[in-house]
Amino acid sequence: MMQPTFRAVLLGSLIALMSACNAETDAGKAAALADATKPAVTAETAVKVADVVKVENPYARAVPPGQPNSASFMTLVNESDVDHSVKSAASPVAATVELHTHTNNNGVMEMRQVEQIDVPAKGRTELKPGGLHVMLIGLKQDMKVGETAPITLTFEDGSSTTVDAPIQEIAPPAGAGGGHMGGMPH
Ligand SMILES: [Cu+2]
Repeated sequence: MMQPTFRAVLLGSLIALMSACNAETDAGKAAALADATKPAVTAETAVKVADVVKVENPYARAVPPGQPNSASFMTLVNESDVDHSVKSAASPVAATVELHTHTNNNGVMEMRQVEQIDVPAKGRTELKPGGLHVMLIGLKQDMKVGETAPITLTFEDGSSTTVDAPIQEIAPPAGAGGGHMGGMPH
């Protein structure tokens, strides 16, 4: 039976041909593919959220060595005419990074995770002690005054911004009883 062998040879030649072809036009094909898969966009959605929501005055809380958690704060400024939101945050300094807020529950300050942090059109949202914050859970390194913690924010369109938050001494928010700094995040 010659057929299987013939097929194998033919297949081999085809693969060789295709490989050669690919090698020559990979760049062209990639460009064509990128064009084809690019979704139709309006002028408005073509703008990345990361380009229109600016991060001002980022900083992070210094904590004594051995403390498991810290937090980062900043002001988000939305320069566009459209509401936007931060959907997630990340940082190499912590195992887990979450978006949190504080709520006053019958006089007891509690913090909880939020799904997103909204920044209204032409508006500002302040992340600050006792309020919204980027929670750094399971610190992988000391948070020393004078150093910085890179914080990456990802917006609702998937675009992201990374800022270097200077690490500073920050007094615990009034009423928080210092509970924010230690223990479990919830
Ligand atoms: Cu928190």
